[in-house]
Amino acid sequence: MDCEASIRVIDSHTGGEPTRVVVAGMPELGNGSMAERRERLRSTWDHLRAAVVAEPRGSDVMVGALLCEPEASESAAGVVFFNNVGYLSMCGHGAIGLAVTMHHLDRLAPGKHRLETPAGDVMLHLHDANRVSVSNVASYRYRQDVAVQLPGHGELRGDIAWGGNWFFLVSEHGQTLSMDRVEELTQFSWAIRGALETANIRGRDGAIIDHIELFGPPSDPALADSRNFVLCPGRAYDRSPCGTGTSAKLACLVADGRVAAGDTWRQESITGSVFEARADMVDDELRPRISGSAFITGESTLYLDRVDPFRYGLVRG
Ligand code: PYC
Repeated sequence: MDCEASIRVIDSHTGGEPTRVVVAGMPELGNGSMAERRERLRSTWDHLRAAVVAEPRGSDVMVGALLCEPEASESAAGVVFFNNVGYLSMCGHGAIGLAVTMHHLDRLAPGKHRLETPAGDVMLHLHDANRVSVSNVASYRYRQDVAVQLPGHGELRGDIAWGGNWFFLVSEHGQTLSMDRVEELTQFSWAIRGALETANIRGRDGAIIDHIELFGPPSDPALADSRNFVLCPGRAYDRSPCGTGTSAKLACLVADGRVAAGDTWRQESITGSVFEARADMVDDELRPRISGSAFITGESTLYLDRVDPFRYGLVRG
């Protein structure tokens, strides 16, 4: 085979949501912050992002994590997260999957470690081979009770919050959050995303709100405080409770006085997996500590055969 690239990846899932960590075979992104390296990847090698996570090697659900040398010597690693349509600033389930993957490679011992991401540094606490806590970037509610007109539905109200990505969080929506309704929930959430764009409702500095989060009662109040359905930027739903989405939720709960500093909120996903989110305050800022478990599911080498017309993945029209 005349191979243009062979890319070594390790797959895991965190609460059902897959992470594909790229450990070798992608171009060096040079020095600088992870935000700068993400821009280099986007501008020069975006076809490799698609090759790694898109069909036929991946799927719309897959989140990629390019493992990088950190900028600061005291950090354990740097990472650039990506998905079927582009790049994420931070990814909670992905950071948990990355820590478990690095441990699997004997590159991370149990204990606390700094991870550099495009959204800023986060702390990983590897408890054992599977359990990880991520002390996330500062999270906050940006706007409360924002009205949006949803065609065919009427007015809907939600909060806009940052948890490492931008979220629109809706509690009053009239939807039942159950696995047998995933297609309806996807269509409903996608319509909210479109309505936000039409109304030019955005996050800070005009950022696009590309994650929609619906909330409902947990399947069992003994196991969780709430259940969510999270629609990701490329129209796939998060199988995990979404680490950055749970951080955004915690920011709203703290702002509403429903969760106090040091309290723990248990967020269940639509699939039934649970993240624990502790409201840690650092210098008056909320730094949610998200705990979850990840499991290695496979290791492989992806080949990009020069004669394969789909070597860069199926491009979405
Ligand atoms: O866990 O933060 C997260 C996440 C974002 C998109 C998919 N998962």
